[in-house]
Amino acid sequence: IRKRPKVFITRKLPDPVETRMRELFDAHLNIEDRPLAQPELVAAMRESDVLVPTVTDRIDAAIIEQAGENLKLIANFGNGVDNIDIDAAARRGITVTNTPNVLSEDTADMTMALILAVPRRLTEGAQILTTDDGSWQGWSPTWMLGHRIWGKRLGIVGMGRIGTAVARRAKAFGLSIHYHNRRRVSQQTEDQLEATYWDSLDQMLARVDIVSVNCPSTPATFHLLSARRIALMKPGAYIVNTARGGIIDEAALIQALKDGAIAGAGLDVFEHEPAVDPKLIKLAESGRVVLLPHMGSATVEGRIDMGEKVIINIRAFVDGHRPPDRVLPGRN
Ligand code: 8YV
Repeated sequence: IRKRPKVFITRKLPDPVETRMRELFDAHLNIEDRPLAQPELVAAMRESDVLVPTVTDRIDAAIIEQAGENLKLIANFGNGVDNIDIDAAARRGITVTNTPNVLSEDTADMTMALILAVPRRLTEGAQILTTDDGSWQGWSPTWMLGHRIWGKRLGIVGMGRIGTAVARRAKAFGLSIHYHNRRRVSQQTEDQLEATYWDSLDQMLARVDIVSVNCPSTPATFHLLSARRIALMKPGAYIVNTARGGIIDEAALIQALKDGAIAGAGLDVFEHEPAVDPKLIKLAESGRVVLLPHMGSATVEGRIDMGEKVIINIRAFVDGHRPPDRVLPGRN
């Protein structure tokens, strides 16, 4: 690979990141900031040494087959790598990296915001004052009552970097921490969080008041929150998702919300992004559902950190080192 590699960046990145990339690399930027059409993506992959895609680019096996000889690195601008077929890339000798750690705290903050917003009817309350129908007659003891989150049980599905960051916050808010994960976290972490491990996701779902989805999207986690599992949740329970839409069976979730089988949901991600099911939007009008347009890691600081991570990974690779955030095959 060239010392000054040809790097194709598929989306507009923060100015300081783009400036640095131009200094270091032969950087090709998509200044229009719209998702590339598949043929444009193929053209980019034919011509460059390094591709920097985002969640809006689907780098599947078929497209990887068409990559040029020179493409040696896919440095994803993002933590989740469900948009990339890692195994297909490995078969072509292409290394894949991501941007972990730097967005965990921001994503956990947004998760916490949803955990607070849904039971406390935040969007509903905020709307009352901005829609001019005079519906606020002043304070009353029974006005806009939500549900207390203090003292409730939070069930975290996926206790990785983001899940742990959510647990730390939630503990400070007085929630008790329950989690399901492929592996138990260390005894020290469990002790610090006073966390209860559930080997059985089903059993945990039946016992917690708020479920937070924080696991990666892989074939193994597709519709992990299935109709059957959603039905195990308590009628007063809430579900929050800042991971990936496909981890929840969205149609089943909508049905459960409509039937009152669960109390509410806070969703930052959707199964068919950027399409959002109109039935969810309808439910959001009631305030029991809060919807955000994939904003979990959307901070000025976080995006710059993500850009720096991408740069570090590319430089390490160009210098012949193992990039710090290499994603190994077998991951998805
Ligand atoms: C980004 C994310 O919005 O990193 C992730 O997995 O979902 C977000 O940080 C996006 O993925 C950037 O590609």
